[in-house]
Amino acid sequence: MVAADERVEPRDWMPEAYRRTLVRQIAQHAHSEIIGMQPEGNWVTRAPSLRRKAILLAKVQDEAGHGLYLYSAAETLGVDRAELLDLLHAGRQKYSSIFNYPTLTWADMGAIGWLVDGAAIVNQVPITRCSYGPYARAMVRICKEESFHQRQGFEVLHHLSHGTPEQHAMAQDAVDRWWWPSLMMFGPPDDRSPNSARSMAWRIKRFSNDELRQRFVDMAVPQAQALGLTLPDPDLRWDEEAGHWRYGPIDWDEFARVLTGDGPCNAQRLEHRVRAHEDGAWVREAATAYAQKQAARARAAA
Ligand code: BYC
Repeated sequence: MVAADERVEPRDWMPEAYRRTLVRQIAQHAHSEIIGMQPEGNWVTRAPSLRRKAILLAKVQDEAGHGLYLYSAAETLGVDRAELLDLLHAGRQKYSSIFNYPTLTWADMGAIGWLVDGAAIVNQVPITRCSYGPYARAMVRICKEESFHQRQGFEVLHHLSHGTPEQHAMAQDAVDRWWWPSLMMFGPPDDRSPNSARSMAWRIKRFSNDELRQRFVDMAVPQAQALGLTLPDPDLRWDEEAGHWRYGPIDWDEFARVLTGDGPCNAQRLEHRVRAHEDGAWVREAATAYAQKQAARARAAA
């Protein structure tokens, strides 16, 4: 079925390891979306204008929606959203390394939109062709929204880059800080990526981590030029023969530290998430009570 490029649907038979890999990846993806609301949510009260505030609010709400589609896709594999959230809160499931970095200035909203959402699109467009139907379909809408997010980030940075010297410096500083963590979003290099080969054979992943990372660099370099900003890599050079921008070494020790919980904001992100979940308990209880009441009414009317 997979070899014939047909979709696997929830009721189809599937190997247990295929199911487990999907739950792992989709849950990690869903967690990234909702944890990803924090670094940007941090700037909603300080956006420089009402228009910027409205756009940022809408973007952060989109991320919540992406989380919901993805938890729903995971639930088609026989797991429960509450169970996945418990695993996140206990530190037993991951979310993307990128959200463990702080957002220090308004320009970070531009850099996140341009680079982080840009990297997410490059990674996620191939997932619209993933072998598991519910995940692939969730990704179609997510990618459309992400491309809007990326353009708004580019526009924020373009505005700052062409503003006062202070604004230009702020935009450059944000790009300097977000560039390398964005490259790490694609995961470890292919020779150190334990899951890639199998996920590619199962057509969950269509391209390797390094292939997608290279695609992202090739896309970002001309965009940086259009922005009038530089990328913080002295080794960046055009390889005429290969037709690619070559980049310098990535600090994989830093990546490993962030993954094991020792990034700049890991503890803060998780604490905030757990607190928000506890504070929201009454909303879940009220929604459940309402749903039960509606169901009882419908039964009585039938
Ligand atoms: N961060 O064998 P590998 C977004 C883990 S943002 C943390 O290559 P795989 C958004 C990996 O899970 C991004 N962990 O794994 C944008 C594995 O550990 P486990 C969310 C990472 O799964 C803006 C181990 O390292 N997107 O959406 O074949 C605003 C070995 O790696 C990372 C997705 O999740 C990382 N960067 O490939 C808001 C896309 N990289 O699980 C939101 C879907 C690797 O064995 N996911 N690890 O304990 C994927 O495409 C793949 O899961 C990855 C990793 C390419 C990320």
